[in-house]
Amino acid sequence: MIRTTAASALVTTALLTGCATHHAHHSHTADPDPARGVVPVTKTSPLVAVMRPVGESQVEGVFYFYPAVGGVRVVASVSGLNPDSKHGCHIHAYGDATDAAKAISAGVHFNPFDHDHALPPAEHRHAGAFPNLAADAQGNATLEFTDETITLTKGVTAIIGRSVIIHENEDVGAQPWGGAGGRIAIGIIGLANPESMPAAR
Ligand SMILES: [Cu+2]
Repeated sequence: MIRTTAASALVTTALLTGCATHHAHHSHTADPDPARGVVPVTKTSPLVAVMRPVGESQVEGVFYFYPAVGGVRVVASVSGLNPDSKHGCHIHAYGDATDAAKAISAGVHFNPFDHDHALPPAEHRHAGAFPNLAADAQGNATLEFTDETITLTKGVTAIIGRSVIIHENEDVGAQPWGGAGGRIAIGIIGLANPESMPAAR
């Protein structure tokens, strides 16, 4: 017991000394130092989801999530869709892609307030029910809008650790899931490395 206490005291002293020397202005317990892999998670940490194909699909892409006034700015670029097609796209409950064939492991739509399904701009909808992705003649789609139903890392509406799912069909806003059918791409939402990000918007 004495030994443990002494060790604890030493650690505490070291921490206090370190803080006093280098970061007297900080109350954090960890130094934010990307060079040591210590990256703080803040309420404005930008997030990224790299979309990978599910099953036989060829759909790929990337979603960035930036802090924005009144919500989260979603900036997405997707390829490999059918020409001139529309696809439902939502945040799903789990950041779990273990089901490579169907992505059922991602769970249902993220819905912290038990709302009915609806599409933007409906205020009451599943959190992170995005507008449909609209593919051009080459099967490419982009999406850029501000979602007021989600947050990056803080609170019950936080999307970090969940997933983005792209569906095979258009989401028509019907109950319970918009009739968007199976899942053709999944991306797990994690902290974005600023060096990999396009210029902040
Ligand atoms: Cu979905």
